[in-house]
Amino acid sequence: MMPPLDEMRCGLIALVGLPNAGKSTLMNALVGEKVGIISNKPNTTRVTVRGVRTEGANQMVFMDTPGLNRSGNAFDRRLVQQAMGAAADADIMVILSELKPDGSEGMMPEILQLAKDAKARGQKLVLLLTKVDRVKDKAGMLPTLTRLNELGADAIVPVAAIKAEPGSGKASSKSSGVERVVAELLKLLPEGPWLFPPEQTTDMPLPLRLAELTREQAMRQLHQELPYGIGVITGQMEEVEDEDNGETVTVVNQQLLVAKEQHKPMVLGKGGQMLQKIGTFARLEMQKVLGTRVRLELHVKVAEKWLEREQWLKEMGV
Ligand SMILES: Nc1nc2c(ncn2[C@@H]2O[C@H](COP(=O)(O)OP(=O)(O)O)[C@@H](O)[C@H]2O)c(=O)[nH]1
Ligand SMILES: [Mg+2]
Repeated sequence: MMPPLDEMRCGLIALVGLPNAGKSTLMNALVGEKVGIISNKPNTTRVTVRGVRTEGANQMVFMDTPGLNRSGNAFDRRLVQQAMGAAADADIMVILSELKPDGSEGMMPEILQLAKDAKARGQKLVLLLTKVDRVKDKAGMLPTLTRLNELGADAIVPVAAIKAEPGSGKASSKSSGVERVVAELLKLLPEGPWLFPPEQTTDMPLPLRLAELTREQAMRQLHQELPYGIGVITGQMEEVEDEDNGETVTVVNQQLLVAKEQHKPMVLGKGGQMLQKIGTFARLEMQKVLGTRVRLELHVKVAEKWLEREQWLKEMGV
């Protein structure tokens, strides 16, 4: 049901912060489904993903940005540029900073500057202290809250957005503060027409979204040094009928790119077991997105220096 145009409110909300601060996890919790991918490795998010939550006359368009890191190569510079661009466009800047178990946090000077810039530009500013579930003694957060208060943010909210997922190796699931974040954002939302139909949850094209689900599992299952050089491209997709029971099955073809020949056996694993594991978890996530059963045909391809090739990057939405 669409509200009258003059009652609509709609805002672009940028989620920014260091890699691993919990931006993608929070966005998925806010949107209610997986639109951004998550792992415990920094730089999992490569593209600015938009997630949409529509509620009553209000539409919140979240921009989950790559983390602001400082390494120097062309690829990383593009990510930081993307993040800064998204942040500057937003009506509301949300800065996330991860709480340490003692209740302190370590916002870098660059991020503090971002907060000041937001105020100077007239953007609304919300500070979120993430991973509050890890803080045993909540009184430990008081000095942090007092210090951050000086930034003049419109709201400061401690939040836990964690959720157990396939392949994450995490058993429990708990979240707190997410609805309070929504309530604070609703107060700050400007008037304006919606940008997306109310049922839409992301603007990511489907092939890219499915590619990201596979990359997510590769990031989770593979060794530390490898995942950065991995890319996934979705090729053909086709709906077929299962011969046995007539059920619809979506056949998804994907290529998993590795940057070096010697990475191939690592991705395949012993007897192809690693690739199979990545594929199985990715397939389960794809089924949630597509609402059909999925058969995933995943091939590993060596594509040297793909990280430096504009064409490949474009196909991956970077
Ligand atoms: N304990 C805890 N861990 C979290 C929470 N939110 C995210 N994480 C974990 O922190 C890591 C990075 O999360 P992610 O959302 O990918 O961070 P991003 O790089 O800022 O997008 C993942 O391992 C998450 O499971 C939280 O609220 N509590
Ligand atoms: Mg992320």
